Order: sequence, then C-alpha cells, then structure tokens
Amino acid sequence: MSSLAQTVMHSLDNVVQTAKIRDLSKDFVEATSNDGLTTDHGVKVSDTDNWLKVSDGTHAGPSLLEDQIAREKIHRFDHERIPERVVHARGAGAHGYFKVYDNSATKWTAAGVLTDPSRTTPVFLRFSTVQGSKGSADTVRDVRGFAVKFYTDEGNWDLVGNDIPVFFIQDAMKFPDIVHAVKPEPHNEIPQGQSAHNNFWDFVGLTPESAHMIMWVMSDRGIPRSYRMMQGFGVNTYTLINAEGKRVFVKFHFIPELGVHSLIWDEALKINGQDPDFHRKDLADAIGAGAYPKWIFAIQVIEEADEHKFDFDILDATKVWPQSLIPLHNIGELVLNRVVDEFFTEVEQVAFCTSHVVPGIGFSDDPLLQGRNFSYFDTQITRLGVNWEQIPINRPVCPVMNHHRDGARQHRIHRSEINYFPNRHNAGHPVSPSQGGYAEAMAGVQGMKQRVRGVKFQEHFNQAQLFVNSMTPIEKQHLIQAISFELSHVEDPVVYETYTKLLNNIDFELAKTVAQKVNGVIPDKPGRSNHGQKDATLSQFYYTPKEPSIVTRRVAFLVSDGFNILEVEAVRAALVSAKATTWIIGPRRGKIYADGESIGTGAGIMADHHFEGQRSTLFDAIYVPSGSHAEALASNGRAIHWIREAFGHCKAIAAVGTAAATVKYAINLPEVDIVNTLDTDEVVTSYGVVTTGKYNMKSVARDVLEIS
Ligand code: HDE
Repeated sequence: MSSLAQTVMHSLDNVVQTAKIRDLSKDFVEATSNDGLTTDHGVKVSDTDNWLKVSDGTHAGPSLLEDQIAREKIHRFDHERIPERVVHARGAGAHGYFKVYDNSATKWTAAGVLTDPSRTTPVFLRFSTVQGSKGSADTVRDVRGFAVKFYTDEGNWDLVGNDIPVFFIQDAMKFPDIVHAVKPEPHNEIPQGQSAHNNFWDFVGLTPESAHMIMWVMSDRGIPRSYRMMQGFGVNTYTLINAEGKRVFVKFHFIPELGVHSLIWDEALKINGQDPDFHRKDLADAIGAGAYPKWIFAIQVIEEADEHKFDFDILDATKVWPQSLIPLHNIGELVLNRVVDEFFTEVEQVAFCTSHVVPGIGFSDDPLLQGRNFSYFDTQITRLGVNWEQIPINRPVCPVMNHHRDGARQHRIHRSEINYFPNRHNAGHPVSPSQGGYAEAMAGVQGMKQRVRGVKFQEHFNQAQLFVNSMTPIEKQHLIQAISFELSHVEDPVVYETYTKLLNNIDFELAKTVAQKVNGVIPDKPGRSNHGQKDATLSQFYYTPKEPSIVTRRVAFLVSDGFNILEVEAVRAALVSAKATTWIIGPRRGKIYADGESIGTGAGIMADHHFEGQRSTLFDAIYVPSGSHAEALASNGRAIHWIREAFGHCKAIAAVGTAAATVKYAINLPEVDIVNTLDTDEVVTSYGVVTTGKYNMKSVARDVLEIS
C-alpha cells in the first residue's frame, strides 16, 4: 500500500486524461536533475544557503540588504499563505469524471452534462469539514462538504453540496449567525473542530428551524468512516429546464457504491489524535490503489404544477423530499480516479460558486440558495482575488470570451482594442439560447416587498421526528449518546435546559434520556404527539450494498514471534485478492519470526508497525493467527488492548487455533463464542469472528465488515 506521498508522486506516472487534466498539464512544472535553481526573474542562483555578508572569512559579519536573492526567497515565503475559507477550511480533493447512463433526463433538462451518454465530463470534488480551521482533524463530528466542479462543454457547473440533505437555517441572512455560533467562541478561540460548546447549542436552542439538521449532524452521519462512504446532496432546490423551456424542480443526490458507513464516537475521538489526516489519506490511498471511489448520481424531480402539493415547502432547505413521496431517478455516476499533484494549487485554490450553472440547470426561489448565489463569488474575491476563475483548477475547459478586464492577477492578454459591447466588430457578442446562450426559464412571481418566511417554513419538527422514527435502534442509541456528549460540554444551564426542552418536540424518549444524562429538563409527557411516520431511506443502513464489499478495508494481522506464517500468507493473499489492505502489526517494526524459525536468522515477515505505532482504531478488522506466539500476545498489554478495543468498537476479529484463547482472554467475556477455524475459505467468507449470542457483530456493528 503506498503512502500518501508515494501516491501523489505516482499520480503523474498514471495520468488519467480528461479534458481538464490536459488543460491543467499546460501548467505542470516538474523539477529534474537537469534543472538549475533560478530566481523568479529567471537568473541562475549559485548559493541558496548563505545570505550575502560582510565577513573576514572566519567570522560571520552583518548580512546585507543588497542580497536580492535572499530577499526574494524570504519575501516569497512571507506571502505563501492566503486566507483560509470562512467555513469548510479543512478539506481534501480529487479529480475524476462524470457520465450519464442514457438520455432519460432529456424530458427535464437540456443540459448536455445530464443527458448525453457519450460525454465524459471531468470533475473535481472537494470534501471538507465545516467548523475547524485548515489544520484541524478529519474525524470530528461535523457536516462534510461535498463540492463538485463539473467542467462541462458549456462551462463550469458547481454543485456545492454536503453529506447531509438538509441545513441548519432557512434564510441565507442567518448564515453569519450560525457560523459565528458554531465556530470557536470569540473570547478564547475555543473549541477547535467541535460543536460541543455553549454558543452553538445556545443558537440552535433558540433557532428551532435547525432541529432537523441537528438530528442529522448528531447521527452517525456526523462521523463518516471515509469520504468514500458518504452520500452527497445538493441540499437546495434547483430547477431543470428542457429544450422547450419547461421547468421542473430538482434535488441532486450522490449515493456511494460502498454504502454509507460511520465511525463510532470513541473511534472518532481517538483517530483525531492518532491520525488527524485519516480521511485525507484514505482518499489518496484508495485512488492510489486503483479502488476508485464511485457514486451513483440521482435526481428527484417535482413538476412545477405540484409545487404546493406537499405539507412542507419544497423550497425549504431544512426539509428533505421523502423518497416515499418523490422517487430517486438514478441517471449517472461519478468516479474519482486521480489524486492531486499539488495540494495548494488544486485543493486550496479550487473555488466553488453555487451561481455557476450551465444551460438546462437553474435556480429556484429557495431563500438559502438565493443568498448562497451571492456569497460564494464574493468570498472568492477575498480569498483568491477577482480573477480567481483564471486559476488553472478553476478555469473552464471551454472557451471564455468576454469584456471583463484588469483586476489583480489578470493573466489573460486580450489582443484587441475592444473591451465593450456593442462594438463595430460585433466581437464578444451575446449568443442566442438556440445557439447555446444561457436562458432563464420564465417564471411568474407576484407579491409585496416584505421580510417574511413562507407559511410552511414555520413548521420545524415533523421531519426531525420522521428522521428519528426512521432510525434503527443502534442509530437511535448513537444519536442519544452524541447529543448527550455535546450537551455535557455545554456549561451554561440555560443553554442545556433550553435544548433538552426543545428535544421533547421531536421525540419523548430521546428528550427524556438525554435530559437525564445531562441534568436537563426531564419531560413527563411528549411535547407533541408523534406522527409515527417512517421512511426507510433515511437510515444509513438502507444504502448498504446488496453485495457488501471489503474493498479498501484495513485489516491488521496481530503477530508476535512464533506466529503461523502459512496461515498469515494464505489469509493475506485472500484478503488482498478481495482488494482489502492488510497490515502486519507486531511487537516491533521489523522482522517478526514465524513458528519454527530461529529468532534473528529466519525469513520472518516484516511488521508494518509496532503495537504502539498504530492503534486498533485505524483498522476495520483484526486477524490473530494461530501459533506459539499466542502466549506472548496474551502477556503483552498493548496487544491485549488492541483486541479489547477492537471488540469494544464492534470490529470483526478473526482468531484461529491457539489465538482463540488469547482473544477470549483479552475480551474477558466468557459467553462470547469464538469461531475457531483453520479453513481460510471459511474465514474469508464468513464474519470469521466473534459471531454469536449477545455480542453478535452483525447486529451491533456500526460498520458491518463482511469478509467475503
Ligand atoms: Fe456554504 N459557503 N454557505 N453551504 N459551503 C462556503 O464559500 C454559504 C451552505 C458548502 O470546498 C463559503 O468558498 C452561505 C449549504 C461547501 O471550497 C461561503 C450559506 C451548503 C463549501 C459559503 C451556505 C453549503 C461551502 C466559504 C447559507 C450545502 C466548501 C468558502 C445560505 C449545500 C466549498 C467558500 C469548498 C463554502 C456561504 C450554506 C456547502 C462563505 C451564505 C446549505 C461544501 O461562501
């Protein structure tokens, strides 16, 4: 398995050619041993280590301001940083492509990217967390950004989504408030990468429209196992416009091929410290290994005439369109197949704008979307300058021609005396819709200018309740634990009392249990009756693939001197051929000797890490082979901790022969049955592990790991 660094280096050798990669390659710079060092103005540099000084040759004397080479080096360094994003500062990205299966969406849209199956549209996808700054950890509890730039033949389409289908607020004007409330508090810049603090819960307690979103963020969706195992949602309601100019409302979805999987909170907390780059590495490693992350792209469509048929407003971003009412149409797929070559120029400089749509796609009056359409361009000006769309990662693959001029960091040299329209040459002229010019769909509006919310926007709890009702018991248990964790970190009683009261509008049991745990207001009866409705598609288990896969899953082999090497080799080969990744963990990084080998001279096997170098939290499953090493493992506190912790996190644990007793000893739960087998096929086709009775992995695992 290649490391992140190796993967990045290898990506150049394994260039995936889309129109965008060809475009970016115009700007590739590669240093080779033939290249000498130069200044930015191109002069060759003879010394890059010693500042020009006055010296007697024995002692260092004063440094001279005259040294333009040293000065340039420092100047350039001083200005390396640009402002981080106000939200979504921490991210990772990759290149890929998008394809539709057929032209079935033609009835709704004229957009070639959504209707032409012969096209392969290049994409760049940036994942992110929201609250933390650029250097924060990956596995915090938070919403994940899912921002896609489609480089279409008709211009860039930016679908700037999240891994959760709803949002905290209904009107863009509240955005600065929610962001100020969730970010580190202003007086002490605490906490980093967390929402567990007074100000956040104060705001959401006083903003009931956030109730539905809070249920999602506090659910296991807030701590994904991998970016590759998250859904993506456009969240806002957009419109599609067909060739006849007819408009429909649309929501966009991405469904991961690998299913939706999460960490459990204890793992997430530990990984934050053990490997803050866990998700970033996971993405690069999977792509580097050729296990390209893939999502089905689906749309939900509502005819204009049906806009008001629902008991919620379809333009309200705090509501989902339940799939039981509005089905998904799977129309295409998105694949990520290339890591970035340089983080800053690609992941940091990529800039998205919800207002960037292409012909056939339009907006709705969703008040959140309308505000977003203003905000994104604006923020890019501060972050990257007004000519941010000329930066390689942002520039379209189709021609750009207009009369916008000048501004900081203008790179285009316009060879024309014309910079206006109309002009005597008809240069840079508008293009009619029949020739591909963008045309808004006609839509009637009427009303008085006023600051209002729509009537149906006033209802905040029905769908929060629907979501909670739709959870499996284990998801509900995690939800309770998450809210209880967060409110335990809220110090002001006014805040946690307000929130526990609000919870009773969603679910009586939830409110009662959380209130009992956090010293909140314990309700004696439900705050409102439960409508009892459910929608199976809201549970993340709904997305578990019919054929579960262990592709890219991380399996650790726990060994000590005296392990059974034939068994390790056989199981390892089976796992590798199923495209899982395998890791040898032993008492030291170096050779570990097999049963029958003499220590120091045997062929052994190289351990990738020692027991303390990596923890069980970073793996999906562990395998403990048979052999005389079992006793050594049982007497090693770290090895025992590995097994015990993995068991506590409901991981699959395979233990064979003598190792079964070690595992049993480690977990210290006599009633647990251990499947004890030497048959590789059986290990590889069953759960292979602690499987029965009270601790049945299948029922308690957050992340059911099928070794198949
Ligand atoms: Fe954003 N959001 N947002 N947002 N958002 C930004 O733009 C904003 C919202 C989302 O990887 C900013 O370039 C407003 C919803 C993602 O570069 C900023 C409102 C959704 C990213 C901004 C919202 C998102 C951003 C900060 C309320 C899910 C990261 C830096 C009306 C559909 C994009 C930047 C990337 C980033 C504004 C609400 C997703 C300030 C005003 C809803 C994934 O412009």
